Amino acid sequence: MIFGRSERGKPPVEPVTLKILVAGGFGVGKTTLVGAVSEIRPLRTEELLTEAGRPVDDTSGVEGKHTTTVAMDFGRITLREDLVLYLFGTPGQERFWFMWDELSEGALGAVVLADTRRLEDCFAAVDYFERRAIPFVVGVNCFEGAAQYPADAVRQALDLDGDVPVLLCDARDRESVKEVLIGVVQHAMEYAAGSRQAVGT
Ligand SMILES: Nc1nc2c(ncn2[C@@H]2O[C@H](COP(=O)(O)OP(=O)(O)O)[C@@H](O)[C@H]2O)c(=O)[nH]1
Ligand SMILES: [Mg+2]
Repeated sequence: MIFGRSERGKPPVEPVTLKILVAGGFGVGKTTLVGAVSEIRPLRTEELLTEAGRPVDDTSGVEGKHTTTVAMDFGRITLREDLVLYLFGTPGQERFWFMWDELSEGALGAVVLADTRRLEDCFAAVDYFERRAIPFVVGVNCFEGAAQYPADAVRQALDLDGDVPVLLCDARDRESVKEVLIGVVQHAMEYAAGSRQAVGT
């Protein structure tokens, strides 16, 4: 008996690729998060914080940070054999806002990373995604030494809609970051299903 190609083994799957943005304030752990999960060497463009940048880049509370991402972080993770995420870290500083519109083109959803010591630093990112109706989850990067707040306290402080997931995470930990990424994909799928219903298609 002769076996056909499909019977010998599963045909290779062409994976779905999705684009996810990673946003949040300066020094919140975006580069760390992308680096923790990426299967390819993350592409980053970091430059030494210069004296000139010091008054602009507030590093208080981010001790030991000497480089800053001027363009973006880029990484890739295969969540399942048929599902690949491309991660784009948005530049944290406000002087790079002009890049966000281009970066968010075609994005499925976003992770807004937050540090509870400087929660206000992610207000701008939350506003941005709310205004453009880009589904997002908030990932609270649990730095040691920072007070641990329940997810609901963070939700209230950020004045989030009830359906926005708030997930505690460690940006250095691959499994923890994967959970957050699965969270954003799920949330974006539900969000898309919800808006299809709303327009009656
Ligand atoms: N202790 C601790 N440090 C972290 C964590 N995430 C990031 N860092 C550190 O915080 C600093 C800023 O992180 P980075 O990823 O560069 O922030 P970005 O500006 O958002 O890209 C770096 O020195 C990281 O090593 C974390 O979860 N815990
Ligand atoms: Mg960075």
